[in-house]
This record gives sequence, structure tokens and C-alpha cells, in this order.
Amino acid sequence: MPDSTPVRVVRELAARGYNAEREAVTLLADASDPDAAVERVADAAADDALTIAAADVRNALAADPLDDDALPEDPARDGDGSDSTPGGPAASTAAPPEQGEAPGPDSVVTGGRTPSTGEGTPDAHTADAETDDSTGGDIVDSQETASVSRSETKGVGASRIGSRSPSPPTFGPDITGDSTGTGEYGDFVSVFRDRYERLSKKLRGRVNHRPTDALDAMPGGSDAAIVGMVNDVRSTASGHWLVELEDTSGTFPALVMKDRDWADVVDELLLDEVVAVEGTLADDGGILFADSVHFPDVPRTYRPNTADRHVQAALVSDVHVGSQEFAAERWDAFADWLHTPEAEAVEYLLIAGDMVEGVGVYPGQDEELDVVDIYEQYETFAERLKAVPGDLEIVMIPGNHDAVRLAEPQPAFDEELRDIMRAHDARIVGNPATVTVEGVSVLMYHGVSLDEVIAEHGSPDVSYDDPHNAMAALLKKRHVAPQYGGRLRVAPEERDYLVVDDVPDVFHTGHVHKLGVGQYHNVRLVNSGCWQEQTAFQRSVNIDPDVGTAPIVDLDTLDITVRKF
Ligand code: D5M
Ligand code: FE
Ligand code: ZN
Repeated sequence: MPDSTPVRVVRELAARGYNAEREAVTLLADASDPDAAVERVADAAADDALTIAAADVRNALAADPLDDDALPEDPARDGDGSDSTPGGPAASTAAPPEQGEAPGPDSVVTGGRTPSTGEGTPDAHTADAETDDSTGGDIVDSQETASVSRSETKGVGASRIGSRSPSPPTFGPDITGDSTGTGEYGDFVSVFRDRYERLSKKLRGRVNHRPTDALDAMPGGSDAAIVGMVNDVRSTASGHWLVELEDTSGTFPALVMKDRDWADVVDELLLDEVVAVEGTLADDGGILFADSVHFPDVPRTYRPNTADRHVQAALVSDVHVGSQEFAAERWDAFADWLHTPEAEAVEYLLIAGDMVEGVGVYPGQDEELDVVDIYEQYETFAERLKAVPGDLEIVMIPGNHDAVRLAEPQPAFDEELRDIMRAHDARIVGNPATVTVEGVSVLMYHGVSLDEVIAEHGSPDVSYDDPHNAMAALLKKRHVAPQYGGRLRVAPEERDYLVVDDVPDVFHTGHVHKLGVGQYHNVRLVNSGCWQEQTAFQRSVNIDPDVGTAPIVDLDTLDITVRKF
């Protein structure tokens, strides 16, 4: 019997219009002739029944004891040798992930549903980025369990399993439809002024700050504090650090002495972020000797919101449809898994950008395109989306490969693209966006700034292997893309949409194609991997992508299980 028996059982029942309890599916799948057993149970079910319960299966199969073919097989009895082995991959399809369940070669299952820091869990322990307790990033290999034939899964809403009833998500403000930028100098002034005002507010209560132009008039030796945007960081001839801060009235230098035990905080600084520096003015004024540096940060005691029922969200990104490296089989396995009882609590699918490979994104990219027309890429993506159950709520933001402006904040897909992707009625919003599902707020940001943070951040823990540590650094700065210039393009707007005004419960990014799961001051961090195998460019710079990973967040506990397809 093929490994996909439970999946087939689910489909057979769905085709007859029934949902099924998990245990019912297990019983049917374990029957020696599951097809006959499904037939029997369906015949016995009341016409108006919606869900097949385990008891229904037992009753129906017990009703005709003479035909023991359809009864669940005794594991001790000699079978035909090809049946699913209880506890093996097929039998586990309909069971929740458990410790010790046979994972794939590079998969790790740690700690079930309880948060844990068990081995193999992405570790988030850096002093610099201060990510604390990693959540249980349980990794479960779903490749075998979800491998069912494609022909069985066509069509939106093909599955009624689990009768998902997601509530409509709500959204915070994003740039879509509100872009005011004309690209002129004045717009840059206003976006930075807005950033400064909103982030300095978070710091003003914590230090007794003065505007920079008032510092000049203060007597030397006074205690003073500045709340400013980092304008420049350079080392002095004697190895100290000079940090130039800018506020709305001017600039002022702060000196961080190299022998202070917190001096390495300078390594964390990015240009254009807003910080507070406290210290003492030099005797002859003109410079502040720093005693401490403060970030807008997330309170350590932040208590995230949780859903009041058991419901889950799958967090993915970087699908890259249209690339020759698009991992079609893995994506299909994921879509198929969403149809199984195991995935019945997954009611939301959040996609954090790079739906398609795009055209002309990087030099030489056209040589690796499978679909060369951008609209056809979205059409192909839309087809892939149709394999996902129709009763999921889907939320999408664009990424740097998508057909919207590259500069951040990025507006949502335009009408033409929405029309192409209209299957599922996905919620289509800008990048970044805050979406609230079941009371849990998720900050979705594609993640282009992560490249910059990883390159610039002084701590070796902030790396492509641990992208969640770079995410923690962004939360600490309360800005998803602090550094203007470089690789990241920021659009001048009246408002800085990249400021993280409210602390999210979950922060979801993608872009770097690496899996990262962690926690920062109780905010769950998820960088979701990708659905594109290694490209030639990535090979040349040794990027080893995490392909086919789908972190699943329990919205009621915020525990995270990573599914591998
Ligand atoms: O980006 C995937 C990751 O790979 C991200 O960390 C950027 C990096 N990348 C990929 N291609 C290039 C080129 N050509 N130059 C620089 N960095 C690159 P994605 O946005 O999915 O392509
Ligand atoms: Fe990508
Ligand atoms: Zn990207």
C-alpha cells in the first residue's frame, strides 16, 4: 500500500462530502482494505452527516464481523509486507508530530508542542542581538507523508476537511494607495523627520534629553542625553568611537571609549537608526562622553496576544515561480499536506514576498528563467495557489522579485496582478504590513534589509545561518530597514511606514532563503526559507538555501513547528 494512504482516505471522504476526525482517518488507513472500509463507512453514515467520527468507523466496520478484510489489521499478524507500518511515516500522517517520530535525514523533532531549546532547534542565544529563548522550532519531515498524486488535488476548495472557519484578518496602515512621494528632496526630509519623531518618542521618557543645539549652551561637565538619528560612526586615531547624532535642530558627536565594557554596542549601530545616548559633556563642551546607549527596543516583559482557540498559521515566502529552480514538487507536497487532517488547524497562509522569480531582478537572471513573461509567471503562481485548500485565508505581501516598485515601502499588487491571482480571494497588501489573525498580530516584511543587517552587524551570531538574530536586531531598532542607501532602496514618503510602531506578536520575514526561528523579548521570529533550489548565483557565493520549509505557528500558544517538504 502506498505511503499516502491516510491522504487518500481523506480525499475519498472529501469526495463524498465528509470531513473526518483524525482518529477516524487513522482507523480507515490502517484497515487492510482502506478503500472498501471507506466505502462501508460512507454507506453507513447518515445522509446529513458532515463529519466521520472514530466511533462511526468502529461501528461500521464492526457491523459485519464476517468480512474481516476491512477491519484494522493486527500489527502482529503477517501482512502482505507492503502495508504502512504503525509509527512509520504513513501511520504518522494523521497523528500530531511526536518526539521520536522518524524524521528525514536532516530533520529534527524537538520537544513536541512545548517551547524548548532542544538540540537541533535554531539557537538564539546571542548577547548582541539579545534573542532569548528560542521557541520550539520543531522540524518535521512531511515529504513522505504528503506525497500524493497531483491529479487528486486539483481545484480550489476541493477539500472540506477540518471545516476551516478563519476570521477575516485585519490590517494596519500600509503604503498601498497612500503613496505621496514625488521623489523630491523634501520628501526625504519628511520621511526622516517622521521616523525621528515616532522613534524618539519611544526614547524620550527613558532619558533626560536635550536638543542638540541646547547642548552647546550647557556648562562643561554636565550630565546630558541626546536622542538622535545615527549620522556617522567612525573610529578615532586612538581606537575610540565617534558617533554623530542628528536631531531636528542639528548634529552632536558622542564619544564611546573603547575600554567601556559595553563599547561593542557600537558594532550594532546602523546608519539612520534612532538611539539615545546618555553621558557627560566634555569640560570645554562640544562632545558628549557616552555612558550608555539606548534603543527604542521591545520591552522585555512584552506579553504577546494569543488566539482563544486552537488554530494555526503557515508562514512561507520566496516561492519564485517562473525560476528554473522553483521547487514544484515540494510546493505541491506542501499544498497536498494542507488537505490532510494533520493540517486541519492551519487556517491561515501568510506569504512574505517573492511569489514569482520576476524578470531583470539580477544581472544574468534571464538565463535561469523557466517562464520569461512576468504575467505568465503570475498566472503559473496562481495555478500553484489553486492546489491550496480553498477555505484557507491567504495574505500576501510583495518582495523584491515581484512586479511592484522595488523601493520600500512597496505597495500591494495592482489590479491587473490581483486579477490574475484572484483564486482564493487572497488578501493582498503592501510590504511591510501588519496583519492581525485571531487576535495575534503578525508583522510581515519581505526582508531585503536583512542582507544589510547581516553584513553590517558586528556580532557573528547575526548571520545567514541564524537570520532570526538579524530580525531581533531590527525589532530592537523598531524599524524594519533602518539604513538608507546601499542595496536597500527607500522611497521618500511623508510617513515612514517602516517604523515598527506597535510591538508585533510574530515577526515574519523571508528573502534570505534561510530558515530561522527564534524569540526576542517574547516576540516570535520566523524567517521562512524558500521554494527555490540553489541558484547559480547562490552557489557562487555559498548560499545554501533552506528549500521547502513551512513554519507553522500555533496561534493559541505561539509554539512553532517547522514542516519540511
Ligand atoms: O534573494 C535571496 C538571497 O540571495 C538574498 O540574501 C539576496 C541574495 N542574492 C541572490 N541573488 C543575488 C545577486 N545577484 N546579488 C546579490 N545578492 C543576491 P532573492 O531576493 O530571493 O533573490
Ligand atoms: Fe527570494
Ligand atoms: Zn527577496
